Amino acid sequence: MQFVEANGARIPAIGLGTWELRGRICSRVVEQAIRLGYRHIDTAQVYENERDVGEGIHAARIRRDEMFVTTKVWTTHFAPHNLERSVKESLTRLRMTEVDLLLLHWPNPQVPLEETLGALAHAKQMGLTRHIGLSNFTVALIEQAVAACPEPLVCDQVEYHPYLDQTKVQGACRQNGLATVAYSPIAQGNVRGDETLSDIGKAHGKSAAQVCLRWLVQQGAVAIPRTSKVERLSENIDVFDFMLSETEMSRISHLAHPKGRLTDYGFAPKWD
Ligand code: 1BO
Repeated sequence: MQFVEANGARIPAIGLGTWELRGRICSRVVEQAIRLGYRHIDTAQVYENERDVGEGIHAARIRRDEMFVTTKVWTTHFAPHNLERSVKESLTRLRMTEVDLLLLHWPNPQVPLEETLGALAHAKQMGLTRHIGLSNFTVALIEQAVAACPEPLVCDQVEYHPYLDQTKVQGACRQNGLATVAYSPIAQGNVRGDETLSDIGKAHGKSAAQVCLRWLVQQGAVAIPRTSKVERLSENIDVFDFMLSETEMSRISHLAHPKGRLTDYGFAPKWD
């Protein structure tokens, strides 16, 4: 496993995303992923699966300090007293005393960012999390957050795959020492039929999805592909034994198009 270092954090470059996984399927996939070598699991309060994720980790009988577990605070819990309470509830559901990384899930302009960041930093100081970070923050919001946060931020987790250009966000992350963590890194499965990726994959004996994940980690990003299929778990983590050439990297980057974003909501910020 490769790691991405960011402002004191050491994040496994491939993790398991669990968005939309729930119940026994979720626990089973998490347990199986750990047995196959995953050491990074990503969840969130709003996914309503923290209990299932905790169950899967517990069932895998892995030492807690070998795992990197991320959860995210939902926007309705951004007022300082709510944030602390909600994180403690997350920890109870996860059966943990601390997470490795705690993120603000989406920007929420209704609560002053400074107040929420103060509470996030306080959660770290209280030992509820080892590291803190952001998700779905734009360049301007990253700059604002970095300037206002009393503790170092270690990442911005954003939708990122070959069809969505994230050069600007990635630039802001690099400049501030943050890792870019890619959710929906295989474009919710859409890359599987991609001709360019399949073509590149043939030269390396890899699938389109593996080429896509390799393209992300080779840029220094962290990727958290989600799957409910146990057989896909091994495929998604098997991306560390080949290198894409500069030409291949650039061919993949050219797949981006203005309509590439898959996850958007009325409450989303104005994207870069
Ligand atoms: C609303 C969930 C987006 C990805 O975490």
